[in-house]
Amino acid sequence: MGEKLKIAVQKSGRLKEDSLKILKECGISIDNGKDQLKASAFNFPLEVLYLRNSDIPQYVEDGVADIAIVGENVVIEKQKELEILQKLGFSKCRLAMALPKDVEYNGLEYFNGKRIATSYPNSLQLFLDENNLNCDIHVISGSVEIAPNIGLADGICDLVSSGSTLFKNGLREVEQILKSEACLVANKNISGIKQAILDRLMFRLKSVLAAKNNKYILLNAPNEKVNDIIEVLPGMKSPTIMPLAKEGWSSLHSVINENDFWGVIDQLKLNGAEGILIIPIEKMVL
Ligand code: PRT
Repeated sequence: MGEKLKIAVQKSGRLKEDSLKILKECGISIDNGKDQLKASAFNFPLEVLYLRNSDIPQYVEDGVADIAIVGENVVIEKQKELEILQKLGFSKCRLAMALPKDVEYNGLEYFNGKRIATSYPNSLQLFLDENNLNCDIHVISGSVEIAPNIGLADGICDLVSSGSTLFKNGLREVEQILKSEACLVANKNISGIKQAILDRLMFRLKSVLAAKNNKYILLNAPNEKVNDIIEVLPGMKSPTIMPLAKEGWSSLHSVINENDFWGVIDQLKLNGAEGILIIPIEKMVL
């Protein structure tokens, strides 16, 4: 049996489903039996280890797993020697400071001498040091949002995504410490056959992510407007132009980035584009 690259993914929790989905989009099928801690891909030299998100940085630093899909916030908190290879665009959240909603907050100085509850003491300490602040950090492993209500702390430092947990607990976000999303991390000493497998995986991953960030666009325009429209359409190289059956009209095909999307559409309409169609891209090989 040939050598395999070992990837750690979360055993159960917020990251698991999207982690397996993105591997599937890379064409990797995994025998994902229930309660399994280890599985192999059928069609790619990859072994999957199901681990706790919070344990993953240690396993990758030790080389038990070569690579992993893990929350960036955990990588920062655990302060391990890992390489972040690629942000993956899911499980987005932020680590933030929050206070009871009635507290008057006038800026960072407020935190000096206060008691802050968190499950992220290292990230919080870094933030306090950067801002020359001193706090009493109370480390608790879960239900951090309840700490101010039960008199355990003056404020909290915790992950926020929608903000509804803070709201339900009468808290309000006042400072953002860091932004996080799921990312692919690697041990710093991968080499040889494993590096070659990782290169193949990265190539697929970049194609999948590029496809998610781009859309295929088709539109019709009168021939005299085609040059103006080309100016607006960025495209991968330059747009494809084909004559329509209707005399004096052309069809243009191109690719546009999700971030520029609405701005480009407005410009296209102003320049005479009609019948605009936007189509998702399955894979984009760069
Ligand atoms: O047990 P294990 O170590 O595997 O996982 P975990 O305890 O870290 O579990 P899990 O599955 O809850 O979180 C995994 C990762 O998901 C985190 O490390 C983050 O990278 C990411 N993530 C994204 C989040 C959130 N969003 C999130 N909202 N992790 C936790 N939360 C919690 C937050 O702590 C708070 O209690 O959700 C609550 C706030 O959510 P909103 O939507 O009400 O703001």
